Amino acid sequence: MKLLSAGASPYVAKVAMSARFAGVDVEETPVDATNGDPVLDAANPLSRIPCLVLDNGEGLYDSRAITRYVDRLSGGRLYPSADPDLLHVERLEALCDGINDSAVGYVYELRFRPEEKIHQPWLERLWGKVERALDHVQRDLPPTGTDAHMGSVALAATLGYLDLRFAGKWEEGRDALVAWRDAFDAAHPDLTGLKPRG
Ligand SMILES: N[C@@H](CCC(=O)N[C@@H](CS)C(=O)NCC(=O)O)C(=O)O
Repeated sequence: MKLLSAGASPYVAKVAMSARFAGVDVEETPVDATNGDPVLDAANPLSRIPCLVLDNGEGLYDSRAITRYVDRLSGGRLYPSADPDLLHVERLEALCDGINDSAVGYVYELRFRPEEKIHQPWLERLWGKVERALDHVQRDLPPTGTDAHMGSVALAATLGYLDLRFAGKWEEGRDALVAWRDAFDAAHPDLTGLKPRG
């Protein structure tokens, strides 16, 4: 299966890391999601990455549908089978995706708007969401070792994106989260190369 991707995307990183973690092979295929790409348009009418092109040629999106599919292929390696553990993991993944939404939105605001049209209150609102979510997750960190799960992988991918785009801005007052990131990386060296990269 091909994973239509771009190196910096936190959603792509989440999917690629979870597939590797679960032992499911996907081949990353770079596409241009920013300027438009016919390969991506054909697979995903929303023209967004990640998009998994299945062996029958169909595109599967979005990232949470893909991680769910990878979980089924792996016989349930990523998610617990039942509540309350399942609910806990699904909520953490949603929280990490929400951090991604706000952080990517922040980057897009700066990148795509002419300077005089950048709306500072909107940037502050987005950053407030990131900060609240990070503080929330720091109070209840997921496992990093052999008992890591989809929520752990999602958090590692999200922190990887913050490291790439917001280094020096997110870490203050979050020593536990920084230590969590380092512990995850030490326990899963095979996943670090799949984190968001410029
Ligand atoms: N909810 C989607 C979000 C995916 C997303 O926003 N991807 C960005 C790249 S980081 C993208 O494709 N942006 C191009 C666009 O929205 O046109 C998911 O979880 O897969």
